[in-house]
Amino acid sequence: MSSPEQWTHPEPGAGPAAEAAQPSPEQVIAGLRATSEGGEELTQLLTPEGERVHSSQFDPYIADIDDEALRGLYRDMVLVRRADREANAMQRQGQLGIWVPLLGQEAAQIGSGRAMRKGDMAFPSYREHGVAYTRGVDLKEVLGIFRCTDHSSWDYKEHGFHPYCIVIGNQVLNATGYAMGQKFDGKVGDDNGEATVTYFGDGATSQGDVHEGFVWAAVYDAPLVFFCQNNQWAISEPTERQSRLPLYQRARGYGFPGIRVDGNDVLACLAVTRWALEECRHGNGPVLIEAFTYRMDAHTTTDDPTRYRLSDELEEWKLKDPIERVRAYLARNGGADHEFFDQVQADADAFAADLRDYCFNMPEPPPERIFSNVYAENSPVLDAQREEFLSYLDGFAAAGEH
Ligand SMILES: Cc1ncc(C[n+]2csc(CCOP(=O)(O)OP(=O)(O)O)c2C)c(N)n1
Repeated sequence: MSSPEQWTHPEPGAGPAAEAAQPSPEQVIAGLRATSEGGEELTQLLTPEGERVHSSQFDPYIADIDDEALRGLYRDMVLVRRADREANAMQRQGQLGIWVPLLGQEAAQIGSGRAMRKGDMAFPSYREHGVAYTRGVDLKEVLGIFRCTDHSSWDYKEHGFHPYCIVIGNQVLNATGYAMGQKFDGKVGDDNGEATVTYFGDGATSQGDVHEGFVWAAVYDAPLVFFCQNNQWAISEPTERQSRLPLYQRARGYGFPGIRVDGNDVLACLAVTRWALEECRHGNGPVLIEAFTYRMDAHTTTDDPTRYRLSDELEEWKLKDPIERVRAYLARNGGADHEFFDQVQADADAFAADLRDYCFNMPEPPPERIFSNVYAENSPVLDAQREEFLSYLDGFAAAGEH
């Protein structure tokens, strides 16, 4: 971590008077720290203890969530967490090249993912395995990306879920263009309207592409929900070093609504995303949602978070676990019994075992597979590269080395 002095921002041309008005390093840190606390600004419908909080604005958006539906959301979260842990373990066993854990972000992803309808489109970054699952994408296909045998080969139109994007912020521009298209094509204007959700992290908000997306989406009233999962860390860079303001407040500068939701509260994420999508469907987009959450594992399996953050931070967030609060609520209110919880755990284990079996036996594609699914239409340049690559490989065969 840097020293307090590094965090001050001297004003240009500051004289002695201005110096006197400068906040102390402690004040600067206190101010910056405040931006990373949930506080009163946070929309929450289920507390970490599993108590329901009522909201006249957002309760109507989850009026259909009875015990059965809530059990469904619980099951979704348990399954994707179990799949995530299995994939992490498989990377450690050398079966995947890398893995990007979602641990801790299940509510943000399941809540927002389940808020979308058929006809809506999602543009993910690289951590949205939970959203992929809600869009009906087989997580086996997601594993293929990380085993380097495939590259987002699901039918994105059928699932309403675009390929993963590793280039930070790039998917926000793609999503903005897509949402502008929804507007130009007259697919916006009433309850049946279409909308788009794009996912990105707190770190991505420092990327120019995201700001450009904000500007274009705003001036064209694009039906786009900017869904920022503020998991507090951009690899080793904490959010408070990337913004003086809470991230959701940035929306105001672009002229559209911004809202901060408890990203560990699946009900709040569902309700707020449904609200934002409704705004977009009716032509009142875009909307920025900051889902305030925490990355409970490493950035990726190549990262060691113990080098830059303290374990007490993780311990604190364990108390706000997105799954435990739903379990507590269901158990306390008679919405589910032990049999249900045991069954979900068994289903999750079977789900993970299936992924593991598939991963170990994943078909190895021919080398030229890397050239497919790159462009929608044929590209002579890519065709030439593929031919060159194949004749290069043939050279090994001719030399008896392949
Ligand atoms: C354009 C670009 N710059 C840098 C990187 C390297 N990089 C990968 S992940 C990452 C941090 C992203 O943090 P955040 O946006 O908060 O998302 P998170 O990984 O926490 O979900 C960076 C800088 C990249 N992939 N793309």
